[in-house]
Amino acid sequence: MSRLVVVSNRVAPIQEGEATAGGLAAGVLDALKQKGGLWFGWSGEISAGLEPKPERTVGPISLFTIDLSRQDYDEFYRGFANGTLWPVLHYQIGLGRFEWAEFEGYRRVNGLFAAALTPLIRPDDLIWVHDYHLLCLAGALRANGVSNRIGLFLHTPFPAPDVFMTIPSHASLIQAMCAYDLLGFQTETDRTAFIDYVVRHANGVPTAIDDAVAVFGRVVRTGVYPIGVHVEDVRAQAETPINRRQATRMRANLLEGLILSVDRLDYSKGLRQRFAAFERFLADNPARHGLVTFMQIAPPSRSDIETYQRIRRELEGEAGRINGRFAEVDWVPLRYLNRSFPRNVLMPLYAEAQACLVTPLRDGMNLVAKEYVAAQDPEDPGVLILSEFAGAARELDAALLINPYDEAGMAQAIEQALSMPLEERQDRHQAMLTVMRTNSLERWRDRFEADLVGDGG
Ligand code: ADQ
Repeated sequence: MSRLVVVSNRVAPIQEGEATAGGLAAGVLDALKQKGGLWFGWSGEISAGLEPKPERTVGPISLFTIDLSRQDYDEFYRGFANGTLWPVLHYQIGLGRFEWAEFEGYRRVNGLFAAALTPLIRPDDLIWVHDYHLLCLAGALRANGVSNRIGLFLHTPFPAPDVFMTIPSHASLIQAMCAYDLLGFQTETDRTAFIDYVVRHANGVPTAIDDAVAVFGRVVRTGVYPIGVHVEDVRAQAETPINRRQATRMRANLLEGLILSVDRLDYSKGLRQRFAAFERFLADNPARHGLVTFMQIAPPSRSDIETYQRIRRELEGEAGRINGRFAEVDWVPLRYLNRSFPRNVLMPLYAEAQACLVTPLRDGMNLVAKEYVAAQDPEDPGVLILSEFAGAARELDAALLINPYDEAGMAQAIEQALSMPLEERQDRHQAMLTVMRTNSLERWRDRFEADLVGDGG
């Protein structure tokens, strides 16, 4: 059996028995725990010395990391990956910026990853690369003589070609992506957008099998692998009495209705529009005043990037203004918490919430939506209000689907969720649970690995 080598921008800080936050980390860990293998990535530290850090092992997993220099960090991480690629991949072209020097920095760091990884590769290793930071890694590994099977799973959306082409270096990026043997996407919309680009702008020719495309003298296989969650684990965490204590206490304090949102603080998550929708809901439904609380949990992320500082300031202002407008001496309608919580606190909180607002402007998948559904009591489940532009909406079409740009529509959906009859809530929940049990995290991993082992058509 071949060894699995996982590469991602960050290697999650893992300790035996400790739950990790974040979808990517959970998925990767799961894949590695079963068969063992190697996990390679950035240590998260900035230093002048570019020597790889000593190997660490956790159970059957070997962890290898490298530091980045300040220039690498600025050009690769803050610059091209998060200042250019992230907004464009999420259709936010107005928020993107582009500098050729940062793109060169991005390529250079992909090359540094390849240089440090190449000596660790054995001939029959299977190399599984994750996400938008490493689009150029396969090409750099190939240039070092690595001939193993290499696959990339993109956790973000892949946008329509005209949107992607707003990145001036789009042609080199696509060519770099085509050095992979397998490209995995969250949804068919993303996969089709990629194929569209390759066919219309790079003379690609779709082949008859394996959703592959012949381009740049090679055949690249593509596939759709919606990432899932461990349904039973989430529910178990939500139910454990010791975990539930705080959530139950909070529920008692919050009177009748808790509406919950949990996101990284990111402009792609639609938080500003969501706050506006809640304000409209309050204005339209005075009978709910004093009875409903909206809790937004949003730990800051990428806070050294200007667009992230701006959205944070905006949200703080809006939260204060909305509370100032509606709060009573004994009721605060909006609770805005800028921090992250351990999963054993978060999962029972999901279970207590009558509704969960997941309203990204775009999202590759959105695991919060899936975790919320998995955490519910099937006898008395809450209602998921979900953006039609989250990858999760393709599977969870029994949620209340909304357009995140439609504030009035979202406000109505909140009222609909709070007044939904039990039977309808149960039916919708059951339908979503069934899909999630089929498209589990195990299936995501197994299907990707099996297709990567395959001969690529
Ligand atoms: P993210 O953009 O980070 O992931 P998401 O899929 O929702 O978005 O995953 C977030 C994870 O972090 C969830 O597991 C959630 O429980 C956890 N989390 C969020 N806020 C938290 C908090 N305050 N405290 C603790 N934990 C918190 C990217 C893509 C998504 C894609 C995933 C996985 O942007 O579209 O679904 O990767 O592929």
